[in-house]
Amino acid sequence: TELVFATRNRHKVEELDAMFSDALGIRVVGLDGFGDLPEIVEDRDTFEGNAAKKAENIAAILQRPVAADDSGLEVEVLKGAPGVYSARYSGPGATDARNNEKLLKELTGVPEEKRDAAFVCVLALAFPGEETRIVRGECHGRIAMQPRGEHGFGYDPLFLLPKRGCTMAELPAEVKNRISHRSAATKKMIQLLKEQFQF
Ligand code: ITT
Repeated sequence: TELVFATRNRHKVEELDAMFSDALGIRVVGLDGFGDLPEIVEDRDTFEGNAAKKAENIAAILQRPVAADDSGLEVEVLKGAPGVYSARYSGPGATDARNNEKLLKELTGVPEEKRDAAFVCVLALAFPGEETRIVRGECHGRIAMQPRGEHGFGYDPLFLLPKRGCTMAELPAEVKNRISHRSAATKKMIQLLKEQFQF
């Protein structure tokens, strides 16, 4: 079986595919390979809203079940920013590197003990003509004073896991996929697929 995710982020596809393959033998594919599809504007003010919108729009076009991942970073002292704007935090032409720079700049002078943060991942599963299922996973940590590690993507080099004493980017993929926000959400989605769809 193959599950389509309405994403063009290859890092998400890689992580989701590893987790769904392991647990259910389901292959995850992104939207590359589906040709020209309209850009879905992420204009909702919650992860749930954006995830449902991406999944529902693409499910309606492809006329098949489609999932979506809307995720981001919430920093307590920044009142939850960058939140749903995580991908575009540094403005037009945003890249992971520029977003990380912008985050460090916003936290200048804030000591490590006041840098509490959470990664959030919301997964939505949409069927044409059915109610959309939504699950949320979180991973709590802190924003580091400087980036460390080469694995993962996005804000991983700045996301400290205080219990482990390393950043998310210092963990190999197998470990990130056991402890991440995306892992927590995926476990809930797998539970749901087993209960409601007999996978
Ligand atoms: P799609 O909308 O096509 O899925 P996107 O990259 O635009 O791709 P989002 O709108 O959900 O995805 O933005 C999520 C951003 O949050 C992403 O670009 C990263 O900067 C950050 N992020 C999400 N998951 C992350 C993770 O596991 N590690 C590090 N950063 C992450």
